[in-house]
Amino acid sequence: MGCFITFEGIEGCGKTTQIRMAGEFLEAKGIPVIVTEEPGGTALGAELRKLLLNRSDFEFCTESELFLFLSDRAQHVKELIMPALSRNMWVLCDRFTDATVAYQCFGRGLDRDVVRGMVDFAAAGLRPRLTFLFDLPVETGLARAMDRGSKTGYASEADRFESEKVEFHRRVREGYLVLAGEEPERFFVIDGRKEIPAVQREVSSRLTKLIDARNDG
Ligand code: Z5A
Repeated sequence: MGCFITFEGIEGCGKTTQIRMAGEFLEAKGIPVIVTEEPGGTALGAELRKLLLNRSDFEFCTESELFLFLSDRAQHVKELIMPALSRNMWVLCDRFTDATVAYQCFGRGLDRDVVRGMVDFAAAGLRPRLTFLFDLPVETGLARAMDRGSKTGYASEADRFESEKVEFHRRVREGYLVLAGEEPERFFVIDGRKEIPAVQREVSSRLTKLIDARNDG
């Protein structure tokens, strides 16, 4: 069985930058690896991603938003993640179940006890072996996301999450920290304010420990 690792954090925390470099790091060590994301890791997911993120002319209630994220996940787990793990690959995933709890429960206010069972069902009980959480102040993350938009000229219009109020992102950040506090053995929290190479060194060093532990065990 391969190894499932997730990358989490608020908007602009640097997880997408780091997951790419982590994939390259593992590949250089000869480990077969897939880098994927939620929402969007499958063909169905790519359509759901457009629906979920792009501003559109219809409204989502919080419950329907939740089910779309869960639908994306169920397809992703069955179509891509589980088959890759059973081929002994390492799967690095940009957001997974913790994002649902952080955004839909802490951010939007859905009841964690109600959502927990649904999240487990959609993920077919799959849990990450390790979760990197890149933590930083909301203002820093949002400023980076906006800066990236202006540099690329790509995200000229904020997506549905980027346009949420700062308070929303603060609750999400707090939610992630609560989750990390509940499972310190799974979460590895990194100060996302550090420069990219410094964060990368911390990620690589934690991955090296995991590789060594698996080789020993
Ligand atoms: N969502 C949800 O509500 N429920 C769910 O169950 C799931 C998701 C799965 C899409 O996520 C949205 O879906 C997300 C939550 C919701 N919305 N929000 N917010 P996404 O992952 O596709 O989008 P995102 O959160 O906006 O992530 P991102 O845009 O990919 O940003 P990032 O991964 O956090 O950061 P980045 O792209 O690596 O870096 C952003 C910029 O900062 C870029 O210009 C980098 O060069 C720069 N950067 C990166 N690291 C650094 C450091 N260390 N210093 C300085 N600058 C840096």
